[in-house]
Amino acid sequence: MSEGKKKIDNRRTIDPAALSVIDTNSANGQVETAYERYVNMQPQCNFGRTGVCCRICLQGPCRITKKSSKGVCGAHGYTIVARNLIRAIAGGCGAHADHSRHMIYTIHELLEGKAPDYSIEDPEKLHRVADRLGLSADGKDDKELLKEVLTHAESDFTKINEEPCKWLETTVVPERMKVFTDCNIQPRSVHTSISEIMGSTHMGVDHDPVNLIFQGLKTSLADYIGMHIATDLSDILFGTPKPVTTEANFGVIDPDMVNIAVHGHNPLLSEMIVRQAREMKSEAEAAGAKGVKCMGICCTGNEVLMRQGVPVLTNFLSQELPIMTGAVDLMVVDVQCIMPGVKAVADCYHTRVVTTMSHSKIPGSYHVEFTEARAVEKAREVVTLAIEAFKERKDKEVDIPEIKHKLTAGFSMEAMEEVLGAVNPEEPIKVITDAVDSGQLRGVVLFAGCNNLRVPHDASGAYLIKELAKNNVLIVATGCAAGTAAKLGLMNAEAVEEYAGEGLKAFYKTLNEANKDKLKEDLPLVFHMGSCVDNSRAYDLTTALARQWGVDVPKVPFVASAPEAMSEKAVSIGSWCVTLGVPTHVGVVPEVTGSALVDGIALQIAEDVYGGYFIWEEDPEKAAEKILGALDERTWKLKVHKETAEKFETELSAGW
Ligand code: SF4
Ligand code: MSK
Repeated sequence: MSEGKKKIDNRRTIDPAALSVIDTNSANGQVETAYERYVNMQPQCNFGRTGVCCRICLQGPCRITKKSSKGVCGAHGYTIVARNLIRAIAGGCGAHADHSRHMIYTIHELLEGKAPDYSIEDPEKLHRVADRLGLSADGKDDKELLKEVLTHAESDFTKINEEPCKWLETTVVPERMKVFTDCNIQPRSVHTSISEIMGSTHMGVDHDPVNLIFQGLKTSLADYIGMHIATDLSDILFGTPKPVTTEANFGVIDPDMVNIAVHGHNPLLSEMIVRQAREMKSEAEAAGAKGVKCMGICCTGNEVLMRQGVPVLTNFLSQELPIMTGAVDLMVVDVQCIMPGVKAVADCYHTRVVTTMSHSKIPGSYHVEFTEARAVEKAREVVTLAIEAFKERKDKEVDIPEIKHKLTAGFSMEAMEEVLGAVNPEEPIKVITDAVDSGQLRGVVLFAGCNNLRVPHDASGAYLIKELAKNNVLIVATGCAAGTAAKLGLMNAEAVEEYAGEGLKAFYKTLNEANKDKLKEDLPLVFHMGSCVDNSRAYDLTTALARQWGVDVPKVPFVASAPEAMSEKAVSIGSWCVTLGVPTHVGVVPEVTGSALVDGIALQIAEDVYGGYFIWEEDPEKAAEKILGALDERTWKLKVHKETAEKFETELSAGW
């Protein structure tokens, strides 16, 4: 920072490790990161922020103001806001589809014998998925069965008929499918839905905001399908996660190791890099290091954490900062949530940034093109680059904040059922429903989503986790929200002692005692269910709860919260949560407030139609009250409906 330049408040995080790096950097005044760029960006455009700026045709940009209440073409504010919103859903769905399609393609190559480094690591998962899809395994070997699963996955991606998509039909309760049919929002396929949005939002097509929003919700369901396929296929290829204990935050960087940060989303390459990093210890030792250490950022980090126990380096917002310790030798990235800013920061150090996907490049970075046919070779190339970078820095000074926390992750749906099954082997999910029915638990909350500098980094998520735990809420988490818990010491058993209310503590005591011969560590305060695509796992839990209670999802005391939603993927996930019947808190008000109509659909009308609804609340204290209120409303209704059904010996009311 040059002399005399105005001092800016760049301390927009509560993560002590991130703050330490920010403060050291401010003192030296060398490197610009997102924390400074956000402040420099103020004030941001209010037309964009409220969603009333249209750039869909070349007559724009058109902004809705008091003077000009319609676009040049006559588009109302509500049309512009709705179009912008659902294009974001299409963007999110497209990103997840990109990830999922890559898994499909790799399995296709594996079955053709053209991806020799991949194999079916989890045949049991393959059989579970096949069984769910209604496929018989009789007389088929695993590859034949996988081929049939793949045919269904490809169909859900591309078909244009109105048959229900398999990954929707077989993973949600039948009452949800009826709602989707009644409202005509059953997606034909993932690709078709994205294409329909781009077509219907083209200049001069759909101007009806309600119709547009329904199209958006249809595409959000397509997103759910793509995500669920990604989770299932990843488990088949790399194994279904089981509980695993490791550490999180910058203190995991070991200056004596060759340090590799894996960043992005797709496990196809990061899994290979982690495996090769272990194999290439002797090469690292020859360079003067103790070995090669991989650490994760964002969701590729979550993928290798869940399956391989790879330590968590940090989450989305602080992705540039580990480089500034001077001890990260290489950052390898695949797709999504990679700030281009990492390259400029890396240029100030010895760190090499390596891109790996043909459609996700950063100018000036190394590029090691990933191919399914030569995955191990490509992974070794990346590790070799890291070892070379280590040689350049090994005698240089580094500055690593000594902050890290133990965490236990790896809670796939299967792992959750195993933990609960130690208490009730026949009906594992009943362990949760009984605890809610008895008042021991107030419900279940999923923390999901990103970080966003519009609110202080990690602050809202950490507050809500502590506050809800105190109020006996069972907490699961995914994505960068899970990263918040991991980095700040909220994803271990000690946090249960420190923050859980009496009911939650008693619930944990029962689980821990039943699992004492099975688990190495007591259970953590927050159950890490995986990456962003693994929100599918969290929704499987919701479905399981609904099935156990014998109700549709809008009766289930389950709330989703994205305290720092940022990406288009988060918009899409939030939308399918609502469509699938879940109240969804968003801690950063999205760009819809420019239309009272669209805002009203999100906040109120959605509940009448789908049972789920949005809660916009940036203040974490108020958000905690609203989330608890949403849980209590559902628990109370469920109780009243059950008592009434018992009294009059009738079916449980289907309404919500
Ligand atoms: Fe303006 Fe209409 Fe074109 Fe949008 S589509 S930029 S509102 S003229
Ligand atoms: S990485 S989409 S910032 S969760 Fe999945 Fe994190 Fe959000 Fe990216």
